[in-house]
Amino acid sequence: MQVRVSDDDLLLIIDVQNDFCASGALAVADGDAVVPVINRLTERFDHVILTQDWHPPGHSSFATSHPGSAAFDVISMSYGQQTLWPDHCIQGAPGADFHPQLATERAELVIRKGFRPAIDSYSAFYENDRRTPTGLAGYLRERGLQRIFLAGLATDFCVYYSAVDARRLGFTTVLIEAGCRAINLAGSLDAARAGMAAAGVQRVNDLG
Ligand code: VGL
Ligand code: ZN
Repeated sequence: MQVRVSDDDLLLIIDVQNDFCASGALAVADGDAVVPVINRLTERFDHVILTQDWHPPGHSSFATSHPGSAAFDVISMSYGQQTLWPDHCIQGAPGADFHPQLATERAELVIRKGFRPAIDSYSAFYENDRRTPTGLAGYLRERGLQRIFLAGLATDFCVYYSAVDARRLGFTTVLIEAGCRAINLAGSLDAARAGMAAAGVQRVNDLG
């Protein structure tokens, strides 16, 4: 599909960080493959924003913070169900750096998320209570950016939550499949696809 990108469209690149890529702490299968795709996409947009998963040591989303629990268990937190993860994307650690080949130069903003110890944040827009804002929606509105193209890691967690929240906030939202890879935990990819379709997220394989 051929998509015409306009000068008020945004490319929102989710969490293309070492820990989600090959040999990272929470490696997404084939995660590195998104890098050349995203680098090519970046050249098509006047507006590029990156998100960076950015957890303090001992973050409450880490299984190691919950004795008796294991990575990928799901537990109840005050704000709802939370999947527990291996320690990853710790502030200032190499695993939290962007993939070394990711072209980050043209990004006008980096949104860090997941920095509050007691709550995780998958979405670029809201923390996992689904109501504490990151400020990104206000930024986009002030800048007059209305259509969001999404790529990055992982399709079924941070990309998914970002896409659904973007729709909830009234943005036109387009997922670029070739620029995403999934964790796929217990049917999470199918659930994410269904959730995005129900929310009115458009899907393209690539921009053509
Ligand atoms: C992510 C799990 C934990 C993601 C971040 O970027 O999809 N997944 N933290
Ligand atoms: Zn995380």
